[in-house]
Amino acid sequence: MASKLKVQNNKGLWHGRFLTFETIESTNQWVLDNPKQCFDGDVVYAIEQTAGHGRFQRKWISQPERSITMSMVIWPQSMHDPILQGASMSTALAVRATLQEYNIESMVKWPNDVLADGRKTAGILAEYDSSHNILVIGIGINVNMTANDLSDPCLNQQHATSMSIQTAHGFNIAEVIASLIKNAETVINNLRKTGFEQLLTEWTRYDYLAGRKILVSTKDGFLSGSYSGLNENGKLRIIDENGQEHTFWTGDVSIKNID
Ligand code: BT5
Repeated sequence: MASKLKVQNNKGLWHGRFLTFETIESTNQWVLDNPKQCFDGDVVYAIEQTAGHGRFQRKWISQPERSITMSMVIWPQSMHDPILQGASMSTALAVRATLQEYNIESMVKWPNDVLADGRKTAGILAEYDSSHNILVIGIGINVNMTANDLSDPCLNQQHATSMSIQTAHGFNIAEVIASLIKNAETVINNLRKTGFEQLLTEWTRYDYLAGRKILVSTKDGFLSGSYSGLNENGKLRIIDENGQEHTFWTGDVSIKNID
């Protein structure tokens, strides 16, 4: 159940409106449930998100005032709009650029994570409703979350961190959001101008998996091998122990040997 919606403009940061909910189950779900209330460029932000989810309906943990939970609404310009292919990856790069502005080094991990010090600091969830031609890009960032906030049994604490844990100081959430919207606008405009191939090149600069042995798990099973980059469609490539290449559209990747 959503509560108290406040609508503002984005103060020139980006072309949409800024919709704030005090409490909502999921910003992504709200957009998908209310496509006719959303315009291209709208940002839906929740102070408190009570049923945030990741891929495959997994739980996404957040804390009011200590996390960013928001969704950007995009109306793809055509079926060939590169944003349909590059939504998660471009947004992960925008989050990385924002962390960099705060002197936090981070890397992107296929398909939708941003890791600082090898631990998940942000997750992206892009969902597309073809019947309304609406793309929603959900962004969860652990800004001021404490180790205690990240102690939920659904996540392995070793694998999660926050901006404040990394730096031992707090951040102004509104400022982080402003930086994020600005960086998202830049990467999305670039993606539309220069195409998915250029996004792949940018991805390789910050690719956490580069040179690693990985384990990919999907609903069909597991496969381990050497990460061999992404193919031209953004599929993950892995070379197994027999030298055979396999590609994946989706899956969870863990590091086999940390070298
Ligand atoms: C994601 O999924 O990483 C996408 C998360 C997207 C969340 C945003 S918040 C705004 C918008 N509204 C929503 O309802 N969702 C989006 P996935 O790759 O499936 O990762 C989920 C897994 O990450 C969980 O199973 C946990 O293990 C772990 N996890 C959950 N909360 C976390 C957190 N705060 N920090 C780090 N890891 C977390």
